[in-house]
Formats: sequence, structure tokens, C-alpha cells
Amino acid sequence: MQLSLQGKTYVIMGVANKRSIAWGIARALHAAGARLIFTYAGERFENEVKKLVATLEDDTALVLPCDVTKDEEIEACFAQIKEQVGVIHGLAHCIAFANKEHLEGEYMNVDREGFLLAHNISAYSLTAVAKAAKELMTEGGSIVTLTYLGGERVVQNYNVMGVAKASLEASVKYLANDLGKYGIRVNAISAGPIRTLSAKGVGDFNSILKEIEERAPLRRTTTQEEVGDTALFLFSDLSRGVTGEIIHVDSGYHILA
Ligand code: NDP
Ligand code: N5H
Repeated sequence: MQLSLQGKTYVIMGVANKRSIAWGIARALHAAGARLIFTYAGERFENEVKKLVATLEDDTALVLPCDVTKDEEIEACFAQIKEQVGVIHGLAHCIAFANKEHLEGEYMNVDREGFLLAHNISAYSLTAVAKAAKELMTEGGSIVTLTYLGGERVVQNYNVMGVAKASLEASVKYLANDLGKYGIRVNAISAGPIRTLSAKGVGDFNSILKEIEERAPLRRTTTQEEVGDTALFLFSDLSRGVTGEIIHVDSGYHILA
């Protein structure tokens, strides 16, 4: 069984710049011969995504707006994909957001609005886009989202995002159960800390990375390429028996006490 994705089409949601985990996934799928479609939220990142797409060998990829807080934008985005491409075979959901002030100090200081915002963008959005994507996955498919250890355990400062990731991980399982009968698999990759735009401004990110280099079984931090290659596996037929799973790509850090 080969890891070629020739003739297959995948939607990549959440490229902000070249450091984005979504871009690591895009590069892995592109190298395997897949056709890609990109979505972005804010206009501020439209040009960045288009610039990155231009660096690909096949630079004809569709680039569409899709702010996941807006039902009408999700609807319009997938309607356009249906019209221009027809069938898709997978979707990478690489989207999360919480207010910066809720990513430090005590978890319980989050207010209702901040709680709902984090859950809306980081958890509910997977269900919303899975439902839209299902209509285009008429040949079966694979949906992959990204989570972090802070959804399973208390990790300092992750706070409301940890609670949202717990919801996201439960959503993976319920969606896997709903969509399995259509030949659609749903899985998450729990990535170790990677320096991206989202991670910017996180106080002490250096010491988080240092602890991983010192203590993780593989004694090194996680790279975008490592996450990209596991996503490639999850999008390929090699993983055809895997659904509802959370795969840790974190140098083994999650097994430590
Ligand atoms: P990036 O900052 O590169 O990506 C975050 C993305 O979220 C951006 O592309 C942003 O889109 C998108 N986003 C935010 N709000 C919305 C919205 N309303 N609608 C659509 N998209 C939105 O960071 P990462 O690559 O690190 O993050 C990708 C995923 O990986 C997240 O789910 C994150 O929690 C997860 N993760 C990250 C880890 C890390 O250490 N970096 C570790 C484990 C998991 P736009 O730029 O267009 O606003
Ligand atoms: C334990 C940690 C460190 C503390 C928590 C970090 C949480 C990060 C996740 C969210 C997604 C970051 C976030 O929402 C940042 C925004 O408030 C501000 N940034 C932005 O608006 C930028 C411009 C845009 C592009 O960002 C987004 N998201 O839209 C966790 C770390 C060790 C690991 C980590 C960084 C995990 C993760 O989930 O990303």
C-alpha cells in the first residue's frame, strides 16, 4: 500500500503563515501528489496564504474565506468547493482561538463570553465543518483535527483552551460514530508544543520547549513535518481501520507522570 494521494482532494483550514501546523500538513499532502484547497479566516491572512500557495509546484489551489464563527461563510465556502471541485476526500481542521487574557492565571477567571468564544471557534467548528464536508465526501473520506495534552490534563495557562480541547476530543469520537457509516473517518493529532503564531506571546514558551528536550522520551521537540507526516498517514488508506482516535505526536511526552 502506497502513501500516494494522487487524484485526491483535501481542504486545509488554518494556515496563517509558513510556521502554521496546517502548512506542515499541506506540504506533506502536496508531496504525496494531493490536490489542495485552502481556507482562511481573516482578510489579513489571505495574501499570506496566496503567497505560500504560489510556492507549491501545483500553484492552482483554491483559496477561500471561511470564518468558522459564521454559518453562512461555512455554507458559501463548501458550496463553492462543490461547484469548482465536486468531490473531496479529506479535511484538516487546524483552528483554535481564545482571548489572550484567558490563557494565563487561574482558569476560573474566564467569563461566559470568553468561554463560549473559545468553544465556538476551537470545538464547535469541527462539527460544523464536518457536516458541510460530509456532503462532498461521497467516496468516503478522512477528517483530521489538532489537539493538545492540555485537553486531557491540567497544563498551566492552557485554561479555557484545555476545556475546549476536551470538547473537541469528545466531538472527534461522536463524529467518528456518526460518519463511519458513510466511510468517513475522524481522528485528532495531539501535537507537542510548536512555535507558531498562536504560540507567540505565550510567556515562557522557551522553558516549555526546554523541558521537552530534557524529559520527553525522544529528547526533542515536535516539528511541523512530524505532524504533517502523521496527518498524511491519517489521510491515506494505510490508516483505513483507524477512527475516533487521538494520536500523540509529541516525542512521547504524554506518557510521563
Ligand atoms: P496558527 O496561529 O498558525 O494557526 C491558528 C489558526 O486558527 C489560524 O490560521 C487562524 O486563522 C485560525 N482561526 C482562528 N480563528 C478562526 C476563525 N474564526 N475561523 C477560521 N479560522 C480561525 O497556529 P497553530 O498552527 O499552532 O494552530 C493550529 C492548531 O494546532 C490549533 O488547533 C492549535 O490549538 C493546535 N495545536 C498547536 C500546538 C502548538 O504548540 N502550536 C500544539 C498542539 C495543538 P487566520 O489566521 O486566518 O485568522
Ligand atoms: C500551555 C500552553 C501555553 C499557554 C496557552 C496557549 C494557548 C494557545 C492556543 C490558542 C489558539 C492561542 C490563541 O488563541 C492566541 C490569541 O489569543 C492571540 N493570537 C492571535 O490572534 C493570532 C494572530 C492568530 C493567528 O491566532 C489564532 N489562534 O487565531 C500551550 C502551549 C505549550 C502549546 C500550544 C501553543 C497549544 C495550542 O493549542 O496552540
